[in-house]
Amino acid sequence: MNANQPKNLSRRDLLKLGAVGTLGAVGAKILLPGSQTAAAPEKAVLHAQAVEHAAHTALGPSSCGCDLSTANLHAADEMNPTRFLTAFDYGKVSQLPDGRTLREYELVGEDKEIEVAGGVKFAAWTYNGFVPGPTLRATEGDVVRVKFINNGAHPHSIHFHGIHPANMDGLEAIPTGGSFTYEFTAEPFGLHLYHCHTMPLKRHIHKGLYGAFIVDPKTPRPRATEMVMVMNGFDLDQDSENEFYTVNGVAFWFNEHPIEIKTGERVRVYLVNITEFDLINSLHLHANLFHYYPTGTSLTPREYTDTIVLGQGERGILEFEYKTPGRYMFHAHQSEFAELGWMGFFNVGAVNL
Ligand SMILES: [Cu+2]
Repeated sequence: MNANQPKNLSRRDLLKLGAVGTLGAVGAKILLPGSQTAAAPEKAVLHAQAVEHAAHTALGPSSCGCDLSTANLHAADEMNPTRFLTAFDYGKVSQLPDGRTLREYELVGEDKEIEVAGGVKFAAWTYNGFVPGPTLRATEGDVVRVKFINNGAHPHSIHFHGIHPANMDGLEAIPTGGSFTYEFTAEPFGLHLYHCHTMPLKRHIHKGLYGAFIVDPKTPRPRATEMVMVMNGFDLDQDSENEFYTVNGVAFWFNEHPIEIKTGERVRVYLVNITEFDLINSLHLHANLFHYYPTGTSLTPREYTDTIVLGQGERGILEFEYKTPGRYMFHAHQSEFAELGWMGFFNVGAVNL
């Protein structure tokens, strides 16, 4: 391959050449050969940044200057996957005359450049300025009213998963400057999602127009530390291959900002896969197993496992707790995705008795 000097080295070519670091390469110095850089400068630069992130995480200080124990140093208008974990939007709540709860939300379509890895920018199409969009949350039986205002340069819509009438299904594109209010009853309880449904669909979704939609059962699930993880990818050079994979929008974020939990603490992860271009994505939890509730529509887990594989649009709820303090990895069990950003850690602290 080197002898032929291909004009466009694909992501997989680079991986084969060892240009991208591996899970075990933490702290190792990995260099891109000059010839590869010359052959595909943009991709090479992107991958060098991915390598740099993989190499400095877990041991060294964060390249973005963050305190490793907290994500609070990032400004409120910057992408912050840690903040996203627990940022639930319950809407503006009021009571309808028939006694039902009304929840009103506002989503604004907005073109915005976001940082998807250290120093790597992506011209995103967003709901409310972030990728993923806000996690909307309601209780089964509530009336959900979502006003969509399209301030983006392209027509967009919001298609919700769940049960609703055909005219609320989001297939009709809302033009630039237009708005539309979607209204339906939140059902069934479970973990759903929403995304733009304008053609070409793969481009509209991949640009960042998606988010999680949680419908809680009327009798709440048992108490737990809850967090949302949306698995996605970013195709930076529009060749229909992702260069970075993330949970909640920034590659390698949870390497640099491990999620702090305690021994014996019940953790509930709402996991959504909206990755475009790849057939599947996955999550593997280290040194533990989790109870898995596909789509969250049953209160009885389907299985007890340590790895779950999801197609695009699939989602499910994971529940687990750690017995022993320590640092535990979680990542896509497609090693390639992990090497390109989809990996992180739980920092499990001891509970003082
Ligand atoms: Cu769209």
